Amino acid sequence: MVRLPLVEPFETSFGKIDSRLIFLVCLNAGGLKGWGEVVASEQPLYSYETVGTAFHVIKDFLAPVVLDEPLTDLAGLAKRFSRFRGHNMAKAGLELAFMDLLAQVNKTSLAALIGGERKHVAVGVSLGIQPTLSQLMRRIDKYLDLGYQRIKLKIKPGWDNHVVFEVRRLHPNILLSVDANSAYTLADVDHLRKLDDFDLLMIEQPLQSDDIVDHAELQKQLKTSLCLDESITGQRQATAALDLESCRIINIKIGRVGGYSEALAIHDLCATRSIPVWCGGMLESGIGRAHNIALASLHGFTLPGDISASSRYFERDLISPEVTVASDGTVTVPDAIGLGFEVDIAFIERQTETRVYLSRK
Ligand code: OSB
Ligand code: MG
Repeated sequence: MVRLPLVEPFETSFGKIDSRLIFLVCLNAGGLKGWGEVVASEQPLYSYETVGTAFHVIKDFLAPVVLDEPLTDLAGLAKRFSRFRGHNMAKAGLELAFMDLLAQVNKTSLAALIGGERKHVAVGVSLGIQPTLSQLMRRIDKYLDLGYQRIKLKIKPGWDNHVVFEVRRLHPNILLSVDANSAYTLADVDHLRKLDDFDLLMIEQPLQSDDIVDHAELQKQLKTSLCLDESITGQRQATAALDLESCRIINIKIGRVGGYSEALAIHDLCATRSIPVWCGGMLESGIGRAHNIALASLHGFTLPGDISASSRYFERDLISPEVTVASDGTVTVPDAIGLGFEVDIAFIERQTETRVYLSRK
């Protein structure tokens, strides 16, 4: 568990945080180290998982089934985890580390291992709720100047339509989206319908985190595409949401869906149905973000991801080189073996709050 202060507080409809407790998983095998990250937060707000529940579930249930018998592929790992209900972020943390190991064993990059084709991925920035409109406008100018291809505004009741109105007035042509993190209900449909005036790329997760029925009703009443984040916890939920027409876009987060195997399955499903997907973020350290970059290299990721430069989150990241965004708003997909970034173990050691070693019985 590594504490990293954020360069600026991040506020959503859940509340404000000013640091991240980064939960790293390092899997050692055959003299190699595979790195993963559990993206859970300290409080159960975005999801019911927390760093504490993930720690418990990994230590007592998941790590034993990983360590007990040899493992050779991703499907084998996913199968061992499938009998445990939920706790997707805990499962994903181990899957990420396993895939980094597998890439190293196969002497290939993570992106190549999963069949990613893109050499560069398009990125956007997710801007938290700001104390004032003028502070928000300054942030937007800054990230547009840096080349980011899409601006996503966090919204909540009281910080929504008037904010989007002003942003659109000053930036008539940018790719713009909003993310409510479940802050509304169907009773707000008339209010949300006003967002149709602003030519948004999407409205992300306006309603309940576990809902796909009300979202289908809302989508019928809106011109703007809905995108689901929290509601899509696996391939089954993605299939149901598309069948019900609850959204027209899906945000894929490896942690939320329980790892690469589900993320790849949702990607393939959406590609078959011509549904655009993009890679979401959880304010990860560079280790989690390296995995996101690999995922976003798949052909179906046609919209800019929430994959920002290291400097947008932290004074100093856990990898080198840090993630950078080019002036055309893209991040280069590394082609080096494994993560494609060096893990800064000395810095991790210095920032570590807690550490536990688990080994075969
Ligand atoms: O809803 O997409 C979200 C961060 C933490 C939890 C949920 C979300 C987010 C973000 C930030 O929007 C994305 C990022 O830059 O990592
Ligand atoms: Mg979201």
